[in-house]
Amino acid sequence: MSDGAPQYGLNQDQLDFLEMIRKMVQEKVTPRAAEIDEKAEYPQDIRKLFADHDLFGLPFEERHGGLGTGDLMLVAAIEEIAKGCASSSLIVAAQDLSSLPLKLHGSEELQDRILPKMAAGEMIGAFCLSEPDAGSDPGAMRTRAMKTDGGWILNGAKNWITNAGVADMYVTFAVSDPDVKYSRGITAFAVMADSDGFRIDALEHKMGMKGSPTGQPVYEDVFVPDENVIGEVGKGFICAMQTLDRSRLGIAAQAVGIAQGATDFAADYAKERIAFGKPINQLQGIQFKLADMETKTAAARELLYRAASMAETDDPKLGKYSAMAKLFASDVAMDVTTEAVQVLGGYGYVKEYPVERMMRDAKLTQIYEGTNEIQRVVIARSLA
Ligand code: COS
Repeated sequence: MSDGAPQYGLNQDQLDFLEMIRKMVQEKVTPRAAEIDEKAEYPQDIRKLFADHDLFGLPFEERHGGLGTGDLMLVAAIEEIAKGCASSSLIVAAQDLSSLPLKLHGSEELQDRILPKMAAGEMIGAFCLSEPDAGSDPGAMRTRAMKTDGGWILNGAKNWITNAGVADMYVTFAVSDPDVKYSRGITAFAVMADSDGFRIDALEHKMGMKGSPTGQPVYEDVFVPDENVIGEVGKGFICAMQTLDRSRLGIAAQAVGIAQGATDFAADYAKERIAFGKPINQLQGIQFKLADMETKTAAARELLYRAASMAETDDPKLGKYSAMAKLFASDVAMDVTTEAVQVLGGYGYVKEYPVERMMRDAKLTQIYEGTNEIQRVVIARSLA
């Protein structure tokens, strides 16, 4: 378990659970990571493993069938999984992201109908905000929702959607009132994968995070009943922003995990690798790299745990802190994994060792759930 967790008020049961996750990742997830990356397949076996060990319950309250263990425990768990396999950690993080709109704004009936299935890992969710021409600027989305008897008809396409093709429920944001100014006319809907007119177009071929499918949901006259509207009509944009304020913690956790995984691997390698007649961890050039990697990762973790603690108390500065944690941790992950490749030299650049995969996976944490440039916009606005 990471150095930080015990100091942040996790109780003994939670620490024991984290220790169980650490061992499970070491024994069953890490050994699968290279193959998951190579085949670029969603790991159904890991999904089942997580369901069997209650990991899907982490983002949910007890009243919805979850563990009710809170945000700090959730990020610490995502971090532990990401140390061994970032794609697998996204199984839990994406379940959090896609359930947040329902948890924050869904009706009681909708929550009771959907959340317990998500908490059990029986139903997988996806969060559909971005579009081909609306990524950083989701207010410019074109997907349309038209009112009809008993519900809404959706038409349009989303892009860059995690869990495309494996999800059973797609939280979809669409313009429900084009006459209202910009983001103000957007509504959130829970769209079931088996709805007529709904399909997933081709999946992306990505640089990293290959075990997590990314694709383009398409909506052609998809009927969504009124009871699947999430929150108030016209308040979908705010729902999306509030979701991201929380879900970005999951990406920061993933980044901290990737960075720690790369640091640990490079440190172990440097103990064994001999150059100039001694292990390379006795060479100052390598020592300084490892020291910086460990320090930056620890600093990123502190900011992440601080932000996660703020999520537990609904602190009004959460959005700023989750943006700072995501920005800082993902930049650290990119930096640290690049250095890990350098410590391993030629071995770092080949697939026999995991650090090149970690470097490719780290890159996505600087981009998704808001590019780091968007995080800077969010942080700067909080200062204005
Ligand atoms: N919490 C609650 N409400 C928020 C909010 C937040 N964090 N951020 C914005 N809002 C509200 C505003 O208060 C405003 O409400 P009113 O209509 O009542 O005035 C409304 O949302 C529109 O806000 P704003 O004008 O600031 O929106 P912008 O279009 O300028 O967007 C950013 C602001 C850049 C922050 C937003 O577009 C963003 O986060 N973009 C990145 C999206 C992203 O992360 N995409 C990744 C895809 S998900 S994997």
